[in-house]
Amino acid sequence: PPRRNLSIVQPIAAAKVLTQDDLKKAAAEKAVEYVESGMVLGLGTGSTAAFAVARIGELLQNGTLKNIVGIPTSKRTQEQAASLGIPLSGLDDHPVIDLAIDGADEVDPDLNLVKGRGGALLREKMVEMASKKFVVIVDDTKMVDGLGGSGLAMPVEVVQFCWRYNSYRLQNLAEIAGCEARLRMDGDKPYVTDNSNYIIDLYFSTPIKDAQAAANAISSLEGVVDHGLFLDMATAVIIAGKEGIELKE
Ligand code: ABF
Repeated sequence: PPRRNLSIVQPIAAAKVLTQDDLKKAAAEKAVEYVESGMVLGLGTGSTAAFAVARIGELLQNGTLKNIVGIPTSKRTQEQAASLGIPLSGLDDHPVIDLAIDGADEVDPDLNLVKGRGGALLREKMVEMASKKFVVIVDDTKMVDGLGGSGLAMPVEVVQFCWRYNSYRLQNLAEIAGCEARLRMDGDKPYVTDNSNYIIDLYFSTPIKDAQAAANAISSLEGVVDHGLFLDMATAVIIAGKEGIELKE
């Protein structure tokens, strides 16, 4: 069914000019309103998700929330949540998550996403696939007409073995013809994920025509662990812009 745009444009209280961080924080704090005591929560990664984790920590500390268990999507988030005293666990002990809250790099009109520029795509996808509800939090710069359309990276996590060969095969997939594949670097060394893999970033000059076909083709390559296309996964997206906060579901 077509997505409904609930278009609840709720103004953000502000006595000053809103920065991008103010917008990220506003989206994050709106999402945390969906959190209830006793929930198992998927904790996202990135600067927007970090505001949500901070708010959850604050509500636990002041006693508003109780009995929360957090399932972090990266080592970074694990460290942040632990420092705030949020009790943590993993999918092995909590295979069903009530609610996951995470950021995204691109959101299309059907609420399909590109994620993983922060490098945490595999754990994010595992946690968010296991979640009954997945609420995405973004500022309005993340909205695109078609995935890949921002001109920024769409990541693919690959095993280290023969990454060049896989980079070549990715670039030659008919479903994403014309993309450019680059190994993600961390200074002068390849970037290594929390799962000890590499990331090949794909760059598109025009949006991906058929994201589902692209996702299937990329996943079919041996040595590909996962990719940053999160299709049909988001339950709702909270978008913060200068006009206010909008909820799409
Ligand atoms: C995570 O953090 C990732 O999936 C995405 O790559 C990134 C977004 O980061 P930010 O909120 O800092 O823009 O959600």
